Amino acid sequence: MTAFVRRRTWQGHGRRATLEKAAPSPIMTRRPRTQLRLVTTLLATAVLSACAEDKPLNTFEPRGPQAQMIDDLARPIWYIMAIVFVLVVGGGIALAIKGRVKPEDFDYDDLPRQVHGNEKLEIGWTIAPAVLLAIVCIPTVASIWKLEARNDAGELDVMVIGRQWWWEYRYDIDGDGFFEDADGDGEIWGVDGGGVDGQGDDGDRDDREWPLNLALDDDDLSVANELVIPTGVQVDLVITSGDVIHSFWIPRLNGKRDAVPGRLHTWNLEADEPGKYNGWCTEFCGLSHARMRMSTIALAPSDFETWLANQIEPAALPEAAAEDEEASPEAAGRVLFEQNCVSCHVVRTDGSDEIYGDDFTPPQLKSGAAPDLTHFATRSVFAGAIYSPYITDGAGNPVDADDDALDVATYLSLSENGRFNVAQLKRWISNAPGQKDMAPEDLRGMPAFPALNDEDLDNLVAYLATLD
Ligand code: HEC
Ligand SMILES: [Cu+2]
Repeated sequence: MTAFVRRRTWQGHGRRATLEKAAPSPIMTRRPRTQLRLVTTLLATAVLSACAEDKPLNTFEPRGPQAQMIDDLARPIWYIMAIVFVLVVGGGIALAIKGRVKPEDFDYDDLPRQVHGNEKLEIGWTIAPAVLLAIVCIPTVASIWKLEARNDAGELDVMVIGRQWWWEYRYDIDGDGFFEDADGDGEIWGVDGGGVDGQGDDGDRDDREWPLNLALDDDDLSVANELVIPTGVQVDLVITSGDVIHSFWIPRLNGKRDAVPGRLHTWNLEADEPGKYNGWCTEFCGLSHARMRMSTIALAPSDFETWLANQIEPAALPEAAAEDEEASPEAAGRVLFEQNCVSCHVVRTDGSDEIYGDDFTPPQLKSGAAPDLTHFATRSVFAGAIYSPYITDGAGNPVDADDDALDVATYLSLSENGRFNVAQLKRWISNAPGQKDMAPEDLRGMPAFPALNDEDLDNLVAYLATLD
């Protein structure tokens, strides 16, 4: 080790000596300072960002049993790592300093004692890390198994589908699994006993068709961008994607899991306390990857039941105007919506007992879907959770899609008492790609509607505000 360090110093000096003979170029003289500045900036950023308060994406602030388990595992390993780091790097630096010689004093015949081939040392430093890894391995593997456990009670199953660039959440409200009996043989490929959990395979794999949209159960409740869960219950997730690979991560509730097209990954979440828990797509998925976030709202179980009961209801549509009267803004908005928007968006009506209505064909988008807007006005976020449909909540507090300071006690009454974010919604409807990078010409994302005038936009927003 020492000898190695010495020789490097010596060779390094040799190179430097020849370089110094050449005329120093301005770039070379400037470089060390630029590098120093870069390193200082990076260090300062890292150090200062650690001082930020209320970090919504902080994995070190677990708020549920799964996240707690990960934290309990990560911290001791982190300390072991820190000790090993200090020993190895500190030892290396100490030896380098101790064995330092000036180039002119360098003497090949005066090398320190060589330890190459020292059996005892070599066995020692092979076994020590192996033992250390074995120690770390046991709780790690045990935790991985525990994190994979499904909720036997079957309380609540949610399918998470990544779309460019928003998240769809499907609640298996009738408990018959996430898939329709696509091939009509009377068997459904469900999650329970259907192989997703790797425990038995008595389901029907043919129903798991690709593209997935074909076989997804229309009787399930579909909501966009905001995952609402009850507290104190493990929510089982099945994660997949409609287009490219995304990754689902709510740092304060659990680790991350990839959303891969054509594959079903199981995962779960549980929140101890009511609150808002943010997340962020963590696998690069194209243009608006950075604007594909997640908002999880944990509600007390009774509030969750109220929420769910309302979400299952079809939308109460504004009455169409009679022939001789002028249409209300909401009714006019509804007409505009049906003319411009229903090729992609669903607003469920009670025209059919099927959730998607009689003849809804999935939009011609790469992701095969656009957000279901049936209860749009009950949500606190839209457009990949980067904007909020509300400026203030019922208590007059500002609602900000980015932070998780939302007072969930006011969540259920947002549509009643909140102030609707009319200006932001008008901007979104008239030119969505101007609000969030999207490529509608490539069938990814929502197109702009330059033909809609200001009154049309007002009417459309008035209509959206009725969808509570
Ligand atoms: C070509 C398909 C398409 C059409 C037509 C379309 N949209 Fe969209 N819309 C989308 C997609 C895709 C998203 C999700 C964009 C994202 O967040 O990445 C979206 C998002 C939205 C959202 C936000 C929903 C949420 O929860 O994130 C609203 C509101 C909306 N659209 C309203 C409209 C209105 C009003 C019209 C008609 C004037 C319309 N859309 C027409 C595809 C479409
Ligand atoms: Cu993504």
